[in-house]
Amino acid sequence: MERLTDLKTLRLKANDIRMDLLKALVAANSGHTAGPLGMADVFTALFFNVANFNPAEPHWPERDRIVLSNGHICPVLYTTMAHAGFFPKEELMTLRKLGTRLQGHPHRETLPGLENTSGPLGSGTSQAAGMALAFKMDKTNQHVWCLTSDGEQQEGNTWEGVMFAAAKHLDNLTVIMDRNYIQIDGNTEDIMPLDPLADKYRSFNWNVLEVDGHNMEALIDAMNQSKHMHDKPTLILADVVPGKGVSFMQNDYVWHGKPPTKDELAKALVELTAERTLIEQDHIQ
Ligand SMILES: Cc1ncc(C[n+]2csc(CCOP(=O)(O)OP(=O)(O)O)c2C)c(N)n1
Ligand SMILES: [Mg+2]
Repeated sequence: MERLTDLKTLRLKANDIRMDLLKALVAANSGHTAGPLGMADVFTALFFNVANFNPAEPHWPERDRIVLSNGHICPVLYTTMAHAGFFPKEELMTLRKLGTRLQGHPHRETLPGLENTSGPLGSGTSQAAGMALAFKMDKTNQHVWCLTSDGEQQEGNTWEGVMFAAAKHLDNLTVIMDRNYIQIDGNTEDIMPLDPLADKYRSFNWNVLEVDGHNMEALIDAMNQSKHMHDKPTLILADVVPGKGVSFMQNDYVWHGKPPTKDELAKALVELTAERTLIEQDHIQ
């Protein structure tokens, strides 16, 4: 796939993805909004600039693997995949409908390019570590990218994967965490405090990079740095604003698991269109 290298083009792509995922959520009339909006910049950087794959040949054996662990944010995965050319954008309107390939939590069997089934939190880091170990055994240069959330750090299985990846020196594994400080019913630090997360991962022998999850250039730099790390897996701790781009959704956990109404969609699209103009005029870097 042709990579997008121009930062402005990438920012516009993330803006498009935000608009399209909101439309899909309204068509479904259910689903998760805050996480997908927050992670649109990360997904754009990863799919359009960094990762190695070919949507025309989704089963290409030498592709990188992109594992979504926090499956409930799949609207951003599906919308990014559609923009990348894995399937037609019109199909996004089938999100969560009966018989769709775009299940409310991802189901691997039917959608080419989707690497793993998810929804039950806490499995992705272990799944991704297994894939990374397989690549090491095969002596191939492929990279495994795992998207995880902060809420998933409260799941025991996450830490088994973290321990295993360090023990096996899986430097071909990068985990990118949606550190948005919200979970289903509140702030992570009120419900089950997670900080200091960077120190925790470092003490498990991981390389940790902390990055602004909305700075396209910094995201791409961190992802590329992690590809060249030796001996250790990398955690990219992405500081993310849940609901990013829509003023009345930002930083409010109530948007964890509900879609906008049609009126709310209209207001959100006005804001995102205004943001688009600012990006075009180089006012948003
Ligand atoms: C094992 C498991 N337990 C509980 C849930 C229900 N659940 C779905 S999302 C979620 C919140 C997780 O926090 P996070 O991933 O940080 O959510 P976000 O930032 O997207 O609001 C919970 C508890 C689940 N999907 N899987
Ligand atoms: Mg969260």
